[in-house]
Formats: sequence, C-alpha cells, structure tokens
Amino acid sequence: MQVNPECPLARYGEARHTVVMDLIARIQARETRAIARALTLVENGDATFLTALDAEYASLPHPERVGITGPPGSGKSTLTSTLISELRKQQKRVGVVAVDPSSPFSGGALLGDRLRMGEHTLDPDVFMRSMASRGRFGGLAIGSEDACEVLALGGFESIIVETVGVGQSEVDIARMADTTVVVLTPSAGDSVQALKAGIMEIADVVVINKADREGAERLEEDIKEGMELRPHPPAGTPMWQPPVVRTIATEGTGASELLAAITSHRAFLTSNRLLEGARLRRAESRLVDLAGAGMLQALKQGGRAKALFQAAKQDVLRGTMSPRAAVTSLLKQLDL
Ligand SMILES: Nc1nc2c(ncn2[C@@H]2O[C@H](COP(=O)(O)OP(=O)(O)OP(=O)(O)O)[C@@H](O)[C@H]2O)c(=O)[nH]1
Ligand SMILES: [Mg+2]
Repeated sequence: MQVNPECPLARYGEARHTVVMDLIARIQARETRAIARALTLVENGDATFLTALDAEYASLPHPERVGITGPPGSGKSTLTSTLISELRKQQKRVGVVAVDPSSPFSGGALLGDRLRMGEHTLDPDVFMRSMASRGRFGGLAIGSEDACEVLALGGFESIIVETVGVGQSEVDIARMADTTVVVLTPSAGDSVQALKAGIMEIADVVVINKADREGAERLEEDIKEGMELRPHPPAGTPMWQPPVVRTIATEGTGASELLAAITSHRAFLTSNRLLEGARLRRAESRLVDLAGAGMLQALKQGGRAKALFQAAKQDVLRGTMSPRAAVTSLLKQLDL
C-alpha cells in the first residue's frame, strides 16, 4: 500500500501504516480476530491505531449502547449473557466490553466472564472482551469509549458495557451508555450502598437480580423510596420513571422483561428527542477527558510544557507558590 504523505498515519512509517490500515479493513469485514487485536491496541493506547480509528470517525455507525453496572458479584455478567440471548432472538449482533476499574489486570475477569457468557463464545455475531486500564493516559473512560468505537466499526448493532460499581468510574462509564442498568441484589446492604454512592441517580432501569433469594420485596421498597429522593429535572423536561425488574439471571428469568424495559427507555429517549442531548453530553465529557489526558501527556513528555511543569513543582516544594497559583501561572505561560 502506498503511503500518502498527507495522511496523519504517515509519520508512523510505511510498514506500521499498512498493518494498521489492514486491521481497520478487517474490522470492517467483521473479522473477530481483528477486533480482538484492535481492542488490545486500544487497551495499550497504541497511537498509530488510535489515529487510524479517528480517521474513520465520520463514518462510524451509532449502535445502541447499554451500560450494566452494580456491586461486585451482583450477577452483571450472567445477566449480560441472558440479555445477549434476547438480543440474538432479534438477530442483533452484540458486542460486550466488561471493564474492571478495580484491577490493573484483566486475565481473571476474562476467564470468569468466558465461563458466565460461555454459551455465546462460538457465536460469530457476539463479541465479548474484558478490559483493564493498564498502560493508558486518561484511564478507563477513554479506553472504554475507544473500545465502543471499535465495536461500532465492526458492525455490532448493540453494545453492552459492564462495569463494577466501585465509585466514580462507573458513573463515568454510565455517561457512555444511552441506557444504564443498575443491578442490585437482595443481600444485605446493597441498596443502601447504592443509594449512598449516587448510583441510583444514573439508573434508567433497576434490576433486582438473584430474586430467588430472600429480601427482594424489601429491596424493591427501598429502591422505590430512594428513587423518590432523586433530583427532579427542570420543569418542562419529560421525566423517566426507572422501572424495577426482578431477574434470576442464572435461570434466564426476567431477561425478556429487562430487554423490554431497556427498549422502552430507548423509545422514551427517541420520542422526546433526548438521544441527541445525551450524545452532546457524551461528546463534552469525552473532550474533557481527552483534553485532560492530552495535558497530562504534554506535561510529562518533554519540551517546554515539561520544563514549566518541573519549575512549578519546585515552586510548590519551596513554598514560593501554592499549587493552584502554580497551575494558573503554568496555564498562562502555555497560553491556555
Ligand atoms: N442465586 C443466584 N445466583 C446468581 C444469580 N445471578 C448470578 N448468580 C451467581 O452470582 C455469581 C456472580 O455472578 P456474575 O455474573 O459473575 O456477577 P458480576 O456482577 O458480573 O461479578 P463481577 O464482574 O465480578 O463484579 C455467580 O456465581 C453467578 O452464578 C441469580 O439470579 N441467582
Ligand atoms: Mg462480571
């Protein structure tokens, strides 16, 4: 392949350019191995690949995105597997990314998810991958968003992002989804914790999984009480009342109800023209994330920004400047 010198990839050299362009073409041809390879490159923040992915941005489809979050072990992966079965009944190709903000390595999670989603591993129209945040500037939210773009390029019509609920990270990832499903279980403490963590604020659909266990009734009452405390949207904005769905993921019970709840939330977004607003917020938070990551990289990588950063650190260390004043001065010197 001839390298066009105008192409932003040219600086990475001809061989690398060819490999990456070939990979992009194979993703578009829906080759599973190419998608897997691309997600490894995304995980490692591979600049050549990300530049090539960015070049496809204008033509990327916008598949529906569902976020599934909740406490560790609440049954998110098992539930995802049942949801995949429902989506497959509608002939949709499904891509799943399970992101684990708590662990720097994804090996264990991957193995576990293979077991839980095992029935789909041979289906060429289902792609599943666990991801960790290692080796990236800007962390998990950026990597997960890039992963979703790879899946969109690979022609998946439905994307599910599973995240463990451990704080800000799952709130970040919830912003990436059109519909966020919060999974709770009747085991003691879950609901209180979830309410405290503000997870209920991001829930479009609430699932009470492990409904075969005692306490589902009480949990539902707690959830409904908690929901009343949610902040109201500005007057005139249509209000969505998150449905509460009971499931037994290990048996597939409640899966079709869950998909129905997700579908009706999507219909609500569409009929009230809210999808565009959600995408605008997503674009904004992505720009903020990337600007932050870019800034960090610039400050650490070298050149003038790094020199100014080093000087600022010395000023703070000597006590001649407060950290805030040092940053203000730094931004001013960088014309920002
Ligand atoms: N009794 C019962 N067990 C369930 C149900 N759903 C899932 N489990 C079990 O709960 C355990 C955890 O399930 P996972 O699907 O891995 O949960 P997870 O939320 O994805 O876990 P992490 O990704 O590690 O946070 C497994 O042993 C499942 O078999 C359910 O409805 N009832
Ligand atoms: Mg899981």
